[in-house]
Amino acid sequence: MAPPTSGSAAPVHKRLILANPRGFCAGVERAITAVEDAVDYYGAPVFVRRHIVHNQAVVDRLEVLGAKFVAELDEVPEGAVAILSAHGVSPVIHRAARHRKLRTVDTTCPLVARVHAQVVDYYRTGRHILLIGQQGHPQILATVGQVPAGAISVIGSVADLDALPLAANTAVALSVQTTFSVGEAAELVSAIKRRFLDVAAPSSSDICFATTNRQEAIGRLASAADQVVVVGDALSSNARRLADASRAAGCRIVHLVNGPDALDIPQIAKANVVALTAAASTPAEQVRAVCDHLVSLGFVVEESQGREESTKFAPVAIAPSDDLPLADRMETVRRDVERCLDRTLAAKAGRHTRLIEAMRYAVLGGGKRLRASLTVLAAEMLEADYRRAIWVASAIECLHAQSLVHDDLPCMDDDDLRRGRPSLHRQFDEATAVLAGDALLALAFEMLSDERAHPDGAIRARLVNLLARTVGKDGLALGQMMDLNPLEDSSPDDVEQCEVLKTGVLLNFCVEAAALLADCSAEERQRLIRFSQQLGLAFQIRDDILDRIGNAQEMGKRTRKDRRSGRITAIEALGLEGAHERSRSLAAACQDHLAAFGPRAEPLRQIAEFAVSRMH
Ligand code: GRG
Repeated sequence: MAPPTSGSAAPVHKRLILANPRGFCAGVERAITAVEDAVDYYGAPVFVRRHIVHNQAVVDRLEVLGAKFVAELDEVPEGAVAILSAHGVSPVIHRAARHRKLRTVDTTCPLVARVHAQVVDYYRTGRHILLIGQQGHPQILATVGQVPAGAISVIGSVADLDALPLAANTAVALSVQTTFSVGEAAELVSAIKRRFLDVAAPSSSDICFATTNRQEAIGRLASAADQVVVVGDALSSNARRLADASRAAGCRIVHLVNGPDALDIPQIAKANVVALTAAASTPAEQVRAVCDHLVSLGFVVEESQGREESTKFAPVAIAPSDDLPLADRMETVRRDVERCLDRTLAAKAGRHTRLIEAMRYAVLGGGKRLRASLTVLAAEMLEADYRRAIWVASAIECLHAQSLVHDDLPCMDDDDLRRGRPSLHRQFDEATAVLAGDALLALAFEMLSDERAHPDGAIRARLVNLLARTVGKDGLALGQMMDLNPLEDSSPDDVEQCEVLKTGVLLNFCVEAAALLADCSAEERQRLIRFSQQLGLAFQIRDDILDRIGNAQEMGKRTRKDRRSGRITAIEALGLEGAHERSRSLAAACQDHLAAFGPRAEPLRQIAEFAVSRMH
């Protein structure tokens, strides 16, 4: 391309046109800040698995600050801080971190995490996933690891697609590496759509805004430039894609350099117009150093017009999330469970709405959500998938709501008030309360057998089986039977057995479900079961205590009713002081069972504390 002139034939200057946007994207900045913050919070060293982003200068700078980069987690000392890279990791790595009792800081880019969730959803619908991306790239390995082996085929080229042994009528779904080439992805998507009859694809491209904007910006400049300089690491996929985009736009001489020393000076000196861009993982200083060098060769810098980027991501949580007060964590679970139940039990239009209205009345908008919180916090501690935990926790809340509805019926405890409102049979009628309870019970099982609980059918079957045993003839129903028909000579052990069956077994189910979702070790599962056994009893004894000493308004239900109904509770068996003492010793035992989990069990410790100190 001819350089600009000023009326004569002689060139005025050599031009260095800078593409916009270029350099760091929001996800990269977030990940780098997370490492800096982790060093600040925990002190050096913090360990980073693999390159936090694919740029050696970034890695070198963070090393100086106190980060140690390792290839695998077995190089990290037990209990240390391990930071997982922005490219994302497969759940296997989270499991390995858990086994080494590491404090993990996960910097996975939120847009990569979105692709992870998407492939899991596609897998659940039974489609084979075609993941367009660079074979062997960490983002691809992490995405493939989200679903069972064989569920994804990685397509890096038309040759990969041609080699796929799949029939044209196979139901497939498309996902794309967020840093892949926009142009190549479009070609592969077309080829896939030509080959397969049933192709599901996300409504908008998986390729992230930063990759798209940078490729588009350099593509525009490259067609009119003599040469292009891409500042970035050879390891960086998005840097290489910027070089590809420049070539695709028609520029034949493209330099991918990680600093001024790598510039091919004799070659670049021949150019009159150079367009320059930088990968999303390239720091501004590296770009500046390259520009300064080109300026010293006689180039004059021009900024080009480009798209503004305003996306900002919430920072990575560095402080252990167990530093958050329990109330905040329970509030998050409450909100997510409420949303899940509201959708699952969507209000219906039509003539027969009474049943669904009654079910919604029973399960929405009230309660402490202790069982849901226990399930989700245990699942989080074990690093199970959060959305599955919310789904299972919502199923448990359906079952719990059913037991409260039936418990309040005149033939059982005969209560008019529940969660500060008329109990269901008072608000509707007894027959509706029986049916709404039955339907909620059925819904709990339906939800556990749904793929949203877990993609593995064997795990779902175990969840269903376990809940059936929890509520049936040796569980809740028996506990209620014992409560309604106490033996004349009930011993404190009989009373405790009844309390365990009436309340404890469901709390047991919560932690068992979390253990199943996380596929944790038998040892961890046993510890959690022992914890929940003590917790269930402590919780029910506190319920008995609150019936005696609590305030009906705060509790949202009638108090002092156990004595009137002739029920034999922990208070009758142990006396009020004895019951206090027993619940305190059970809470202490809870803490003992959690000790081996270390700091990550803090939320469960707080739940145990809450169970015996609550006033509602
Ligand atoms: C499940 C087949 C089947 C039968 C149910 C009616 C019945 C049999 C069992 C009753 C179980 C029951 C209501 C036990 C009491 C447990 C208890 C302490 C409930 C109060 O729990 P909270 O305080 O309630 O967590 P919120 O309203 O906060 O959710």
